[in-house]
Amino acid sequence: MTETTSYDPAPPDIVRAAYGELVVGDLESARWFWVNVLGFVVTAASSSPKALYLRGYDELTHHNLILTEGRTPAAARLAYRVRTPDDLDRAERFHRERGCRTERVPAGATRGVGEAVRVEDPLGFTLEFFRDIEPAERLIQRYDLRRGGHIARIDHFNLMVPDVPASYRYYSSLGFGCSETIEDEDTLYAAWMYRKQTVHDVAFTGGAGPRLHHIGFFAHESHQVLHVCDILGSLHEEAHIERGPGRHGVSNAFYVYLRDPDGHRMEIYTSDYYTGDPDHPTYRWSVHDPRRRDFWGHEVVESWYKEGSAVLDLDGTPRPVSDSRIDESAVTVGADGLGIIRREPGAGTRTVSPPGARS
Ligand code: XXG
Ligand code: FE2
Ligand code: CA
Repeated sequence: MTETTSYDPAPPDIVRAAYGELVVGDLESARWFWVNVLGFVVTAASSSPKALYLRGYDELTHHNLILTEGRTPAAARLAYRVRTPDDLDRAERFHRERGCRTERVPAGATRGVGEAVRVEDPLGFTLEFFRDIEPAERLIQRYDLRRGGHIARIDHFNLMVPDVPASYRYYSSLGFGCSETIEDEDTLYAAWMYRKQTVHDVAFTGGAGPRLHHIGFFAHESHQVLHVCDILGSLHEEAHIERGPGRHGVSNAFYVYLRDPDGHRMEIYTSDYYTGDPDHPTYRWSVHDPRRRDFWGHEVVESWYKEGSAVLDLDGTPRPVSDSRIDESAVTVGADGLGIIRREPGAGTRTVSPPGARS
């Protein structure tokens, strides 16, 4: 880990981003998109609540994504797996100390998942921390079963937040390292933070929030990203393609962003890099670098900066949204086409700082 500060009480030892639950308006339309087109594996289906429990081909756990039918499309919660049962107590103490509402739920409250702690976090998201989950068969070499985007596993959550520095500080206190940022002299526009040894488990996009920006899912090969776009084109369902395919500057991943029938955004993401060494540095992109969000300098569409999914509190009520303090899309923005194009000499340099350099 790159974080050296110690916190009291100690945070839970988080292993990785593990699953998200999305509320969808019509489960059959959602099934068409996530299962038929994208190729998620259905581990289980339930009728009350009306829900699908989905996973990627590599996953060893019951689900990475739950789709639940409900009245208002929203993100119900985001779940992190922790290392030991004691980490449930740590998650509870850590959040109570910060004045957050917490709730302990028994094993089985979520199908396949053991006892868990749920919290309304300081940023306004409902998080779940769990240790135990039913195992599932890893289908990595069942090439005969694969379809669509060949989704392998969950990779990350991307959160739309009005205050990126506050989000950075909260996740630092939870023991996350920082792999990359977008910034200028006085503003932090975005940050990518990790527990598992990849670029991220969570990232922040500045915008009205709390809202879910997207859930990122890993595929092994870039042609799988292209293939899903070809399928959507063939079906004349190309409107589901929002941004890309392309190569990210941040993370180096090959990507595409899709919108599901309810507007929830997902990313298919492949080929980022290893971050597990203890002195892994933070790469800092200038907000003026047109390559930061698309390495080839392609425009970022406005909807990508502005739209996101509502998030629910512990009672299932949508959270009120506060306006953003910053608007990256309005800064100079060579690549985005939303601001004034200014290609300054020297813009484009990515700087590298040692771990923990930003306070
Ligand atoms: O996963 C990601 C992203 O957060 O979705 C966006 C990696 C990189 C980027 S960016 O648009 O900044 O290249
Ligand atoms: Fe992403
Ligand atoms: Ca489009």
